[in-house]
Formats: sequence, C-alpha cells, structure tokens
Amino acid sequence: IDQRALIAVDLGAESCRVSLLRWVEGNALITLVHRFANAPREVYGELRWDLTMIEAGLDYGLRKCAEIAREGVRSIAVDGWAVDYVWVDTDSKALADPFCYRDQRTLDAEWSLHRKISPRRLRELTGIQLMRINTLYQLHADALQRQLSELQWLNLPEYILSRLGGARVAEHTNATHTQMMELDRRQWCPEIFQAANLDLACAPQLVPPGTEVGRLTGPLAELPAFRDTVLIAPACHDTASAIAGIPATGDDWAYISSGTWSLVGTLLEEPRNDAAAREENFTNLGAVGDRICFHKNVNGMWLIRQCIEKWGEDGRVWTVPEIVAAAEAAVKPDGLLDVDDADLLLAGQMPQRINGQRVRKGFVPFDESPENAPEFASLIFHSLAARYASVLERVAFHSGKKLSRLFVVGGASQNDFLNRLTQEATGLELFRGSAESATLGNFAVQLAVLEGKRDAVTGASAELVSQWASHLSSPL
Ligand code: LRH
Repeated sequence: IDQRALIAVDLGAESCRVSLLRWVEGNALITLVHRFANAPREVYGELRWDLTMIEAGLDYGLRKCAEIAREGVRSIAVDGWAVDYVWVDTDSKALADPFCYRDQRTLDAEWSLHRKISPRRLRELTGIQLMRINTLYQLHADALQRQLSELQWLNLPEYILSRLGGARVAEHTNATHTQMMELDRRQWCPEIFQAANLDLACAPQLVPPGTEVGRLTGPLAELPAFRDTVLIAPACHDTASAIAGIPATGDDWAYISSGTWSLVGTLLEEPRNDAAAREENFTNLGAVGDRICFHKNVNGMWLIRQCIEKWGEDGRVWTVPEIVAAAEAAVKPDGLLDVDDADLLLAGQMPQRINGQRVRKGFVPFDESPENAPEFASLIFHSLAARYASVLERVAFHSGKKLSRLFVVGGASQNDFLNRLTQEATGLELFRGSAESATLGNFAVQLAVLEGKRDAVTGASAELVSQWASHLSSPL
C-alpha cells in the first residue's frame, strides 16, 4: 500500500485547522499540525472574512506538513463551514474578501427574493430549511448590487481547492446548503436562479463528495513532499464531514454537531420534505454515502462566545472551560431562553440581547457585568439542552426512528456540563465523539477514494466510511 501521508484542512468560523494523517506500523496516526483563530471583521459596516489571513494560515500549515511528512503527501482535502463563497474572475482569483453570512445585507435580499419566489415554493423545490444565511439570499444581495455575468462564485472550501490547483467545482453536500439545488433532480434549479437574478453560467459544476479535482500546483508543489499530491473534494460541508466522522451504525441514533452552531438531527436514506417537515423547517442536506442530513440549525457556542467577547471588552477575560465550570456551580435559571430567536443570531451586545428577551418574556433582567457571567452561562446551557431535546423529539417523529443513542461531535462536545444537561433533557444515551470529527470525516472520505472504495462515498455502503472513522477515532 501507498504509505504516503494525507492532509485534511477544516475551515471553521472560529478556528481553522490543518491536520496530517501518517502511517505508523500500519496504523493511521493523526496530528493537528496547525490551528489558527478565525473571525469575521467589520469593515465599513460590512462583516467579512479575512481571506488573506486564512490563506496565509493554510500556507503555513501545509508547509509544516511538508516538513514533517518526508514520505510525501498523497492527497489534500478541504472542508469548511457552509454557505459563504467567493466571487472569482477567470484566473480563480478572489474579487473581494467574502461576506460573513451574519452580515445584515440579506435582510433586504430576503424580502426582495420572496417577492419573486415564495418561501413555500423555495422550500418545496429544495427541501432545505429556510434561513437568511443561505448562499441564495447572499448571492441575490450581490445581484441586486451589480452585474455578475462573466464571474463565477465558489463556496469557500472549493475556492481553496481551486487556489491550490483544483478544478472549479461545487461539491454536492456543500451545494445543497446554498438552497439553489432541486431536491429531486440533484441539479441547480433554473427556476430559483431566475428568481434570484442569477445566471446559471455563474454556478460551478456539481460533483459528488470524494471527487479528485486535480493536482496541487504552484509554489507549494515545488516542495519535495508535494511532488505528486492530488486534491480531493471531500464532503466540503464541515457538518457533513463531521457526521461522516461518527463511528456509528444502526438506526437508533441521532447526532448533534456542536460548535458555533448546533446541528441537531439524524441521517436518512431518503429526504423528508412532506408538509410537516416543511412546516417545522427541517433541512435535507446532502450527506456522505448518498444519504441525507436531516436536521435543524440550533444556536450553539455562538451565544457564549459572543458573551465572552463582551465581558472581555468590559475587563474580564473568561475562557470557555472557566465559564462552563462556573455555570455548573451557578443556580438553575428561573426560565429558559428561546435560543433560536433571530435577534440572538446577530453579532455584538449578546448579554444585552439576552436580557432584552428576558424582559419581553416577563423575567427580571440579569446584571450584565462580567462578574455575573455564570448566571448567563447557566441560562444558556440549560436553554440549549432543552432546545436540543425538543428538536430531537421532532427528529424521532419525522424520521420514524426509535432513537436511543445520541452522538455529540465537534468542539463543543467537550463541554461535559452541557452533555450532562443534554442527556438529562433527552433521556438518550449520550456518546461524546471527536472534537475534530470533521477532520475525521474528511480523512475517511479521502481514504475511501484512494483505496478505490468510491462506492463507499457516493453509493449505499456508507458503513464503510464510518468504519474508517471508527478506525481513526482513537489517535486524536
Ligand atoms: C457549521 C456550518 C453549518 C451551517 C453554518 C453556516 O460550521 O457549516 O452546518 O449551517 O455553518
């Protein structure tokens, strides 16, 4: 067998990682080679990602991998958060830093688009949960501003792959989150493009997860380790990768992919887009193994991170582990927060936003000073757990599954207090998966492709991919 190393790049809204898989006496050994912080920045009132910073971090991480992996690197695959994208010219160069999905410009775009195509029709066609952050609303906002023909957009992970030398593609799992694909035909939807004033020629070619998109070229390719390195589109949507990294089989389990967002749901063989699933705004995203990620976006660590940022400005720097411990010792909240209130998805002033909701609900507002952080954190964690439980009840209903196990993966799976509350609220047996599940799923897809098990990626035998993931989960 080929003993060369593999690289997984995982782009997160809070941090990006470059990881290396090497073979040591026949076993896969995974190391996190480089992690760097990421955050959108507000520039002239616009919320954008710093693409130069992200690419510099990736370049550094890839060079470090090349130094370590003297045996050479067989492949590189990139996954990342969904919905954000880059407009590129004919050389695949970015025209501007990409917008962050939380930018407020989609407020007008949503209103404008829904006059051309009803939310109901959008939902019927795509099977995707209606959310203002979806690429569709963002691209429509762009189309309202300027002429876009001659240009192409690429979702962020696919953009990175193209910058490394890959073809311009839209990988299926990531493409479903744009809300621009037909659920039935699994192709771009002309009716939606037309309503959004977008040209179908702007859309990249769709490819399934596990597609080789080219060879590494450019300055990095001159490093000896990168002589013959292929580029792979894994499940480019980080959540689809994270779920592919769950080493579970059977039909009795649900997942929470827990990070900035909490994605709460289960894998299905077929989408569920009946009236009830539509009414409750569940999504049917593409998953590895030709399956469907049937879930709902629930707010997540965003709430606590935004609070921490505000308390930091007010003079007290809380770390996540500190605040988790303090929340556990604090009193139970007097009432729960609606964590998915649209206001709580926005950036800035989070303690004040939370108090705003408390007042609206008739509760006494909390003292917003950083010393009172534990009371806020306790409220947030109890409320998240309760929300997870109510969503999971609906997941069981829609999927018809008798759920008994819950796998929690992603960075926030390390929060044992939240895990305990979740277990209590749901009554399910909770398994803590890997904090780096997206990286595991990314590697699992690469291995399946490289070992000629393409069917495991696109066909019915997703079990194999999850076996890879379970084989890989211990070294992390
Ligand atoms: C998680 C995630 C999620 C999307 C959101 C934009 O990182 O990809 O699945 O809904 O970011």
